[in-house]
Amino acid sequence: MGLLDGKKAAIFGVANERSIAWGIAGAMKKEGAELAFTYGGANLESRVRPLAEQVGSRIIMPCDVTNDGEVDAFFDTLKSEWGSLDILVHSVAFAKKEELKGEFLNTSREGFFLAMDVSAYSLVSLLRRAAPLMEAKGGSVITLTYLGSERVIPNYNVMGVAKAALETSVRYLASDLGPRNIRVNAVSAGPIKTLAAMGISGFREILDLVEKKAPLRRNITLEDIAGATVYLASDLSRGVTGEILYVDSGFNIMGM
Ligand code: NAD
Ligand code: 0WE
Repeated sequence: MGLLDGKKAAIFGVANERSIAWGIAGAMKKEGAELAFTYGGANLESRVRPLAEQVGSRIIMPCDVTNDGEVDAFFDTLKSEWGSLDILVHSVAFAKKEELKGEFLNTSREGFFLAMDVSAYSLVSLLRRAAPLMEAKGGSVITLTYLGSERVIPNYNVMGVAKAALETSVRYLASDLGPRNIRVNAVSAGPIKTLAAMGISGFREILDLVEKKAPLRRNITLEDIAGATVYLASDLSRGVTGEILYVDSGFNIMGM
């Protein structure tokens, strides 16, 4: 008996085998879920398709979250292939590289809008389309966030502002969709070495600090995040919505 037996999950944000979304997908598959995948650009198909096929997925589609046509096409396919949806995993974020260094003060209008569009508004846009597929049985939505939304993490800059918007969106969406028994939560993950962490100057120092200062004295793994996400997707968390669940070895509680 799996915790997600008979449930259908749409996964946004796999780029490669190190992606948080891929860790989550593996754990959901293990618990009995059926999976559909989207990828953020045509160049990612060759990476994502083999992974998706590895877990027996039949629905694998391009979906740049800033492209309403692609988003509509994906949900049209889900409606015709599955007819309903139980779980949506939103593991998507982007800011221009030049905005992730130096002073936040220098953020451009265009860079601010792009980070907000991809990393925060996309959750609203996806849920507006997912809700009609979820409301017959209820559903669970999980997004990924980071402590940089509430504390200043040097260089995280506009992404921190976008994650603050994302976390507040989680609360408003949870309020809107709760009456339809659709739950919306976020996992606030500690730093982990993925494609999105590559080339971030000082990332090693951030990992070292967690090892030194976090209560658990270690960095988190993909499996740590996946476990919490399976819980939020499953009926075990049926009374939980609008919540930010920290999977960060306890780092966020420390003051000194
Ligand atoms: P990743 O690079 O593997 O995943 C990011 C994904 O976003 C990629 O699959 C990319 O294709 C997708 N994406 C970017 N722009 C897109 C667009 N316009 N349309 C559709 N998809 C798009 O890195 P990750 O670390 O697995 O990141 C996943 C999530 O986890 C992000 O929201 C990130 O902010 C969050 N997070 C990461 C860490 C970390 O330290 N790695 C910590 C906390 C939270
Ligand atoms: O959310 C993230 C990373 C998101 C991200 C990463 C990139 C790198 C490549 C968004 N956009 C881009 N754009 C690119 O061109 N994290 C939580 C990981 C992360 O990123 C940081 C961090 C941490 C932690 C950036 C600066 C400081 C700390």
